Amino acid sequence: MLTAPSYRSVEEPYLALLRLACDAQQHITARGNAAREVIGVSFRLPDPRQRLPYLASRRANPVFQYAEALWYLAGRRDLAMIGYYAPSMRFSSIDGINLGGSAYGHTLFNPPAGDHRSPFERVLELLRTEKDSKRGYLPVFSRAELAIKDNPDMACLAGLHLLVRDKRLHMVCHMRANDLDCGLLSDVFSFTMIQEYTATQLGLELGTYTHVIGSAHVNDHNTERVKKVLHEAKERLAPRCFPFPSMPSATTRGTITHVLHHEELLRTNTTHYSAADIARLGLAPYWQQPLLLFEVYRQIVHDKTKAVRPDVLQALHPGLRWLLEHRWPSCAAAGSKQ
Ligand code: 5HM
Repeated sequence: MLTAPSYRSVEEPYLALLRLACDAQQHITARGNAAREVIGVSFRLPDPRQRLPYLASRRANPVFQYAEALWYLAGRRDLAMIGYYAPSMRFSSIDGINLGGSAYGHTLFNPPAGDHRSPFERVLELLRTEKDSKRGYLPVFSRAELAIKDNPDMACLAGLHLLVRDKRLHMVCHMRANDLDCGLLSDVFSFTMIQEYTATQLGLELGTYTHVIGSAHVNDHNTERVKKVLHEAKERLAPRCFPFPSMPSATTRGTITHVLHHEELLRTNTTHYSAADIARLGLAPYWQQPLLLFEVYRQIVHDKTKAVRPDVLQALHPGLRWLLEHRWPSCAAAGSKQ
């Protein structure tokens, strides 16, 4: 097959790629990371909203996934925000203040030196004016990154290609490298959120999402977890399905700023919210969901709660609640039983 194979949700290619990498002959040791590698793979999601995996042994973190997607959409690169949700990202920062190449949103949504418009704005303008354009490419990897000695944070995302066909917005994502167990899931979550956000800005339907990887690998130190995930997938009767809702067409940059204003209040423990408080913030139900997740995380990090407040858990989308209960079984599951 010369086109990328299609899958119903990200969970299926995630599992298929883990199986492929576990059997791979190629063993690499780049920068001290021993891994099994497959060169040149791709897959397609005809419905990019099905961007979450429901595997108990994977324990995917929906709080981080929303935080990272919003951090990208806001064009940020600060550790203050993203390091709270993923402390290990602090090791990738040269100055302890900002991230480098992996701050993809900073590259996409801010004007580069010498320009007054961001690459994202320029591509939107192109797609609005040039029918069937093939030029809507957002480069992320920059040749300047090669010149940074011992660069701890070189972009893994080469670029995002946006194509409007028949009033639908398709995206092809090109990655130079992808850690199949750790990076792939959050990358697909965030890039499909960027795709859907772009579709809302252009007033288009969401098209397909295609993911292309140069070096697809599984690090040796993750082999045990990968085995558990593959065992679970083999033993269960059927995949779990929690269809993910559509992003409201009225979403704007202001919406992202509004969500992140409340995110910061929660992250800094300046406030705490009940589900009813979040419902009164003037945000669409769709955008209340990340704030419910951030409130849960605030209770876990700042209150050191043993049982997350049940009103907040009950207001969550059932798929997000399922993920929380498997990520933090003691406090999220205890809260939902109250
Ligand atoms: O040595 P190298 O720069 O390729 O190491 C980066 C590692 O992070 C690779 O395993 C890469 O696949 C993974 N990664 C990822 O999968 C990193 C980022 C951040 O740029 C990402 N996805 N978004």
